[in-house]
Amino acid sequence: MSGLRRLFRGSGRALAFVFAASVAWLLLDMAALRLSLGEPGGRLLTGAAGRGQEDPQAPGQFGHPVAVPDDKQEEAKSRWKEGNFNVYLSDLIPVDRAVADTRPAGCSEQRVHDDLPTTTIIMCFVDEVWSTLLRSVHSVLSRSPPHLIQEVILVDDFSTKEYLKEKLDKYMSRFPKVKILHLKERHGLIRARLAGAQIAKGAVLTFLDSHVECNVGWLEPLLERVHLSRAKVACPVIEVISDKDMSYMTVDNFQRGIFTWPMNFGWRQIPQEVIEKTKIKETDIIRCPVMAGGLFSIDKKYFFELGTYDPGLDVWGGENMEISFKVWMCGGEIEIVPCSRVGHIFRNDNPYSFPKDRVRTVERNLARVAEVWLDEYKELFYGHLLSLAFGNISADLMCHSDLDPPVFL
Ligand SMILES: [Mn+2]
Repeated sequence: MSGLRRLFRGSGRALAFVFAASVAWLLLDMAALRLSLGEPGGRLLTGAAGRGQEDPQAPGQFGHPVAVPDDKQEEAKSRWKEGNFNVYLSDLIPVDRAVADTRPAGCSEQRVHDDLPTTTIIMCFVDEVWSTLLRSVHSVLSRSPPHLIQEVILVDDFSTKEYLKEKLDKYMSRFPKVKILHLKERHGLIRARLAGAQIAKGAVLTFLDSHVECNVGWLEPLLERVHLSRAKVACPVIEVISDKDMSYMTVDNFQRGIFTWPMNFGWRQIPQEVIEKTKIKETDIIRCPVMAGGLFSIDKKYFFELGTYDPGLDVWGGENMEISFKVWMCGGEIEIVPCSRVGHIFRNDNPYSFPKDRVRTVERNLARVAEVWLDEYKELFYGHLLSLAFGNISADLMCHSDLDPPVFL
């Protein structure tokens, strides 16, 4: 850790500076984006609303909500725990269902370069629900231009479910670009991602969760950002697939990824007066202090130059803070790209099991991040951690924390 620290010395001040300057940069960037889109040539981002429309009456088609029939309530209830969402309904709706094109107006007219880099999609999972994993993969394959997908690497992090072994291999064998890496022992999300990155052949790594549905034209705008600058880390807008009725729902615009002490990730809308004053459009790129962590594209060489994730981070938690700080302090940028949208099943309880105590693992990871990256600001982290430590640090408390966010503007 001390090596890393020496390498990026003086990072605390840089952090404060970077956050304070982010809005000014956003304006510059908006101007640059308009210029680049005004150029002739390039590929238009139009596209059908999705495949899988053979049966418009199929449950959940077009992302519509589905109701559990009365006589299946018990079954649906008992299967909930298989994924902490409505697994019964997930199995009912087509694995290649269409979803509504939720992109803001103007996205489909945007142009991207013809020579975008290829990407390797990396999807890690432990005991993911069969139909949900398949829907994630189908959405990638059917809504991405084939020439941009180098491969899709599914990293099976030592799942216990039998269907994720030979049955999955057999199913995916019809898609030559899909490769499955069955890890021989539990790596945890962070090290499982690294295992995928190690064998990736694409120029860009695109990390996705295994319970997502990529929307129309989701990939090109992400790769366009990385193509413009290899130090741009591009995140899609994360939309919501309901854990209860599996409907695909859009989210409010102008959301930024932020954190509150002690480094809890959250979303905050850009203040209305800033939106009005700076005339930000719905399609404009949004710079973020931190990313949510699950879904993003990053230049592969840049990712390795950054030293990937701190391999000392365990299982899951804090890795989004670590990569975000590292990116900003090493000349990069974290962006949300509004024309790229991916639905994600948000669950109340993360079923990604922790080999050890979950709270301790996350706290330890965050402390590691604070020690490496926060300099004098780490006292803020420890101060808030101590005050929380007396209570129950449940996910619920962390999500509804009333702590004020650091001021970036
Ligand atoms: Mn997830």
